[in-house]
Amino acid sequence: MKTISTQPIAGQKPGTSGLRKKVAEFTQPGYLENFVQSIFNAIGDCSGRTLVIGGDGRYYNRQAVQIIVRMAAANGFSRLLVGRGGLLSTPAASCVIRKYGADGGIVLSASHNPGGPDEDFGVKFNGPNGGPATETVTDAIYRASGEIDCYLIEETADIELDEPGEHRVGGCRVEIIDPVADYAELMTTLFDFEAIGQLLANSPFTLCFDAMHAVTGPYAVEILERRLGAPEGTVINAEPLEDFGGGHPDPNLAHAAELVRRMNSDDPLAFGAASDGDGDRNMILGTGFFINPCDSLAVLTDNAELVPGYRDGLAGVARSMPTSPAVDRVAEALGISCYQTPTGWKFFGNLMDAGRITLCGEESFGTGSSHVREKDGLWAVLFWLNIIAVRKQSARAIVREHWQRYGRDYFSRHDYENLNSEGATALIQGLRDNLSTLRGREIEGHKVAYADEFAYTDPVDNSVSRGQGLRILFEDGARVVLRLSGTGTSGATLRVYYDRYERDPALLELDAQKALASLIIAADTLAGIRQHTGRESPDVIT
Ligand code: G16
Repeated sequence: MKTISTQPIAGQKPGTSGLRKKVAEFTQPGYLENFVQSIFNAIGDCSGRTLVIGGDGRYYNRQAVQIIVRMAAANGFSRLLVGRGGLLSTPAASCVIRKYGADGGIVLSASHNPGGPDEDFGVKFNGPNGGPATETVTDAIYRASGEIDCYLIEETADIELDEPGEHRVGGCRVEIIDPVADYAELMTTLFDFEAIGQLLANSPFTLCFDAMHAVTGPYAVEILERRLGAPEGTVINAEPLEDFGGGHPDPNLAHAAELVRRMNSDDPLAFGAASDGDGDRNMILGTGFFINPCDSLAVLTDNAELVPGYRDGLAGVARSMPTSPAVDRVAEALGISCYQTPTGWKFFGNLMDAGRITLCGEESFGTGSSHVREKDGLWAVLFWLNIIAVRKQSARAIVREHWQRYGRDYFSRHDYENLNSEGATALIQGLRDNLSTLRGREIEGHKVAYADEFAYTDPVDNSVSRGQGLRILFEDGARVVLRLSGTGTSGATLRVYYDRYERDPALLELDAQKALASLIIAADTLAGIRQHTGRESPDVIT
């Protein structure tokens, strides 16, 4: 075991979901080592503890796994559970941590960001509950990264990652585990595999799952094709590749182009879905029909009693603040609590651990439940398939009925990417300074009811998170939210979220951009978006 002297490296502050940087930055001498040692220093004595290690298979995943194994052994961990090939999807890592009572896990991923030598890499730490480290822990990691003076590492050869088996590294037992088995097993306890199997055996019901050459491929092949009997080839882009095949593993209408083509072809499929780099996001499509993640959460909540794992009812639900309030309406009808948290999955963990919520989700294509402590892409797909199998209706018909019953929350997010950081900060600061003057202003027919900066007090541990997005609420119930992303790796990304409620049965099927057009103009007038960004239109619209 060696003790290597080092110095703090600036900027190792975890963002919305771990530390994400360009590969070139992560592969600088000591960069990964410093951050990993800072995690170990922040969590205290590691002796005798168990750690789970895996990642989404992107470029540098395998080398990073080898380094982390040697460092974990040198820091005193007695048992490491490592996904075969260095792979573990984010939800599977959460599942393994919980199932084996591990003390935490390190997941290597930059999520939906592209991979490759010139692209992105990331490291996340999950706690013993299987969920992303809370802000208290990530703050401690960041502090440790500013005080670090050495790291510990075993001087050993690389272990064989591709075969199941056991190795000894220093005093530590390293087990190479099947990355899929425990997760697949968990899914069988939640969903009616027989009913879904019958649905998939019924030839008019055609399905495509786009794994985007990311980590979900092996999981989707095992569950959808092998266990549920969907035809071979149902899962496309199934092989995880270090550069995701040159694509962008972001499950949206722009990046899952082949899937979208199949859903809109002359002989369209009945159901389509895609997941992201590390398997925690999901996009759900019906025939020629995109299901907004906010609506998806509301529909799953409303239909949970049809699914075996949720038949006994839901403790409560939660959504991130920028997510539309579609799920709030269902929670009210069901008589259960609904919480609003800041953006970031880490805020749901306490609510789940305290038994306050069962389901939760975000507009950013994340949906999940208390079965693990991460959002879970394939789980959301199985949930939808289970509902369709029971209701014997198309995804589109189910959503349409939902809107007829509850009304529709039109929602859209506009992203302005790679902005000059000073300009983006100035936009947010300018609006922040003006918040108190906005009340009563009327623009494009929307009158401001109030405007504030969202702060969250965790009802379980009373911790307070401030600066979580600027909200402008209008008297007609419409809303605009602005915040800067915490997951980018270059420049700044401005996210502007729009939502507006519609109850008129004749106006439930409008194009979302058209339905939100006046709100989009109002936001520009109030925040000077075009003026500050120098952009006429957003880079990405979801
Ligand atoms: C992460 C977080 C999510 C968050 C999303 C976007 O997702 O886990 O909770 O909603 O980033 O965050 P931001 O708006 O700050 O970029 P993922 O899938 O990228 O890990």
